Amino acid sequence: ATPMRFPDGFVLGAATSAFQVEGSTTADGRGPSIWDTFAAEPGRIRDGATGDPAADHYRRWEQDVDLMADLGLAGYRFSVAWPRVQPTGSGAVNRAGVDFYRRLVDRLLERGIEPAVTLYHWDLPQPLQDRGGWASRDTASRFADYAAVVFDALRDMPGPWLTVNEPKTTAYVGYGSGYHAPGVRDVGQMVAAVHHQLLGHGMAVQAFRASGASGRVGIALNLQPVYVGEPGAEDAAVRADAVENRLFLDPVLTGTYPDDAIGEEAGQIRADPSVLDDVVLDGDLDVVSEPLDVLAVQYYGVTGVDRSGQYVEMYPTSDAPWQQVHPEGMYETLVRVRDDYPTAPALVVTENGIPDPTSEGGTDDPERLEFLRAHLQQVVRAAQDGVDVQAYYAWSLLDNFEWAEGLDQRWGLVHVDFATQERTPKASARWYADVVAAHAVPPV
Ligand code: GCO
Repeated sequence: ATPMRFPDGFVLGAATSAFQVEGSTTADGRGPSIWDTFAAEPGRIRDGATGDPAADHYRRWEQDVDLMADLGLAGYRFSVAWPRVQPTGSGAVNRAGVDFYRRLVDRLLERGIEPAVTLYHWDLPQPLQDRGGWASRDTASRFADYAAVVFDALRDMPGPWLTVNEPKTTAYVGYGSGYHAPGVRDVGQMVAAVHHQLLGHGMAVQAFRASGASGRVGIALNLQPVYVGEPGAEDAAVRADAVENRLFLDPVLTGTYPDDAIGEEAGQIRADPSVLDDVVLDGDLDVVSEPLDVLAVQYYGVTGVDRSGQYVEMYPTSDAPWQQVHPEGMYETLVRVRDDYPTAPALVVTENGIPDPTSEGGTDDPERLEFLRAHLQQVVRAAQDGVDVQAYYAWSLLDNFEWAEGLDQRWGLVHVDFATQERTPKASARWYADVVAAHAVPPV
């Protein structure tokens, strides 16, 4: 069998996010975020880990760019920490925070690594949470103001720009189950957080157009195919698909919310549909559906549902119990967005990855290598079938702070010894470097 080639110009890179790698949470005027607050509460994070020092990237960023250059990466997706740029979430700009990202972008460009910038990867300034966070409409406006500051500071960045990272996770896990910051458990706030994040996204896209910044803009959505897990679960699976995928894709790409995501039936978000109607004001959906240049898809796996709408396991899980590994789901997801949404822009895959098995702390990671190989093949297959997919960023460049799992789950291509902060590329990183160099993925 011959290697599968990526399209010309396709960018192969790796991703991180600010809170997960930076550390230095009080340095140079950074304000507190909801994740600092949450991590300080006993019992929230495995082994009591916090955002300090994480992977100490705020101090080791130059070394990390060298590492990316050594691996030959063509792209690096990172996020800007809002509380470094605006320590209280609004008003005065903290120059030192902006300058950190300016230097990072400049160095990446010098090394021929294309930056992809995420504006919001979950580190909401705590003062905004004190006023309701994403359950409050005002946060959308604050986000657009902050976005405008970053567009201006990094205006020549060739893109892609991603506004909000995984609004689904923030809403469902941050405001629904309470397993992530801010630790709220309230379905009304959860649904409001869906809409206000999408509204903030749309307002940020408007700010982007107004700013004259270069590059392309979009949003990063985590999508997952939902399969019929037992006979008779067909309707529940359609409704669960609304909850997992269409509640985000439809408003962003078509300016409408699906009418089957919220209700009392199997597979739905259990609430009165009026909780959404109450927060969507006239004109909002025009803002939410501002035309995009790019749609970022984050893909980790699939799920099945039973007749009662409960999630069931249909494929083997990784060390992350929510992750059912099924590489064909990557292909299905990319093709589905193309087929179901004629208005969809070009696609980029901004996250895809797997944690090392818990018992392993080393650099031999055959499971990740196989995972990447299988998923990259599905990306190439989608491209060969005519899907306009232009980039892929492995999650993650470095072992890092995996939210409520603390430092326990290791998602990095590069091993980090958290005691010494020593970086060592894993076998998968060396393999991935060959893929980037060949611009092709070898067959199994
Ligand atoms: C995201 C993800 C990442 C996680 C990764 C592994 O939203 O971008 O949650 O931050 O680290 O998905 O769980």
